[in-house]
Amino acid sequence: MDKLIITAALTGAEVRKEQQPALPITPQEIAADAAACVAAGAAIVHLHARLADGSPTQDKAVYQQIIAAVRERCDAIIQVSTGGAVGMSAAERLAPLSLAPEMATLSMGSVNFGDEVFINHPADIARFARTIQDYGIKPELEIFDAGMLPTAVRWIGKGWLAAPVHVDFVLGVPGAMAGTPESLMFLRSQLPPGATWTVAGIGAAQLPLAVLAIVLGGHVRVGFEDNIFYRKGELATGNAQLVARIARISREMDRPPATPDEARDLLGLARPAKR
Ligand code: KMH
Ligand code: ZN
Repeated sequence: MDKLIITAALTGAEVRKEQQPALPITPQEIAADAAACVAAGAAIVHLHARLADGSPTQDKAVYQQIIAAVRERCDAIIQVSTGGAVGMSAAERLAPLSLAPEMATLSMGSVNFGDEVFINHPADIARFARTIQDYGIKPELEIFDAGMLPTAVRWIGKGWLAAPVHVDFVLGVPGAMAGTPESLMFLRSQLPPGATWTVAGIGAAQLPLAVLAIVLGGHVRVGFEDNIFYRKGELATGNAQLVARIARISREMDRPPATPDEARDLLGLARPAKR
């Protein structure tokens, strides 16, 4: 099996510092955390931006500061969010794509999201997909519910998404598909040929689904965006602690963590000129 690509979802749009004091918010905090996660075994950092007061933003200038700070500190594959936060407009969500990150997320449908609704109109998804493609960015297809994967397969057929796709199964969002092995096994069985995949288990589902993905040949996303605990009742000390645990398990399972460049090779991304 291939080496394991670990994605660190550092900040997200929803978690608050009051819930997790180690949550990185400022560009410098995010960059320091990204570097710690890469040192612990992560290859990709999934980035969201926040304003100084902690509120989520898709502001290009803030993303620019974050990306510059991360690039100064480490060689991580930078993946920006086009999901942003619930309620943001499509135009807002598109903003960071013009910074030419290597990867960007692309949510493949609408879904209940806790007490809110994460709306992804097909016309907006098509616009995001086109823009991502125009910038030469590799999309990561966010699959929150069962109907979103056949949508992706249909879109590959229409030529709106380039195969092989890279997919993230986000499992355990209240209102979406459960964070269970059965969900993961079902979705995996529906993947289009050649697809690579990762799993982001929410909350208590993070560790068991990560372990299952290691066994099944998938990849793993961990981090405070999805889960703030190390174990029940014990907050993680930092994103890097969550990454380090997966790296340890992956080594034991003979799927050691991929470096950023090894992950680029696995995902079909060009290796950047040495900085
Ligand atoms: N914050 C969620 C509403 C993504 O990054 O693309 C959407 C999200 C997905 O986080
Ligand atoms: Zn996200």
